[in-house]
Amino acid sequence: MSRTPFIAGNWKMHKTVEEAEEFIQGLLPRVYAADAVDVGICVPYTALTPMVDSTRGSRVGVYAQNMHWADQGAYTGEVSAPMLTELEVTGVVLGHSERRQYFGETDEALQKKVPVALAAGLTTILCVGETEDERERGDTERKLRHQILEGLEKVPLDRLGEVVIAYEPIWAIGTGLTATPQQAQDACAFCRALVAHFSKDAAEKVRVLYGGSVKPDNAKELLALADVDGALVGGASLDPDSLGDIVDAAA
Ligand code: G2H
Repeated sequence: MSRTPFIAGNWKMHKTVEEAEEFIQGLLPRVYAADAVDVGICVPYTALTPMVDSTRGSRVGVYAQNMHWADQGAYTGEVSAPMLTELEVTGVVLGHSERRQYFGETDEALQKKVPVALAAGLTTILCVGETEDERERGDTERKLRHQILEGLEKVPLDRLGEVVIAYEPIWAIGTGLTATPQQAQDACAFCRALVAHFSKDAAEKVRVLYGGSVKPDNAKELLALADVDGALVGGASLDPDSLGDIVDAAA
């Protein structure tokens, strides 16, 4: 099955609205012709509406970086799926390792969030990945198995193929270290095989992204791997030309 490549830039806590506007004016001409690639920018909540307005009619989707599972309630500081869809946001990143590490995001919470996001019509990027210690101990597969089976357990089978999984080895995030092509391929293939545990058909449809120090100069090799359908790009996504180069590498 051919899966449309997907390049998503994860800005994390970067860019004011003014900086976001400047970025998008640089990116849009770069991705105009890349009609074989889905492009996303995962932006701070404050930049969602300006970016939705500025990307209207383009091939760039706008993603939030987190979401609560409840539609509303006494959850100070949180944002819900209906609040995101009201802004016409394309999707949401869930379970990024920085949410897990610094804000206590758990697989139990993600099990609630993923089906809620899908039901709201949000393209849902579920992030998974192992620490350096876990890789050295030989626990990579155990960790991925736990994160994916827990995270997807409550997703209806007929929606499972729409989920996007981002495999991001934590030791490669923002460190300049990148998984070798073999490590990336093995882990992404393993993620897909775990989806097959629920549905073989969905496993063929699910897009698996690689994330962790993806840059213009390593993108082509990573994106050519059989089970890598795209990239979740952090640092290199802050510059429109770098992100544009990575989109070109996927086309
Ligand atoms: C991993 C990645 C984007 P970076 O977090 O999600 O960041 O490309 O800076 O390693």
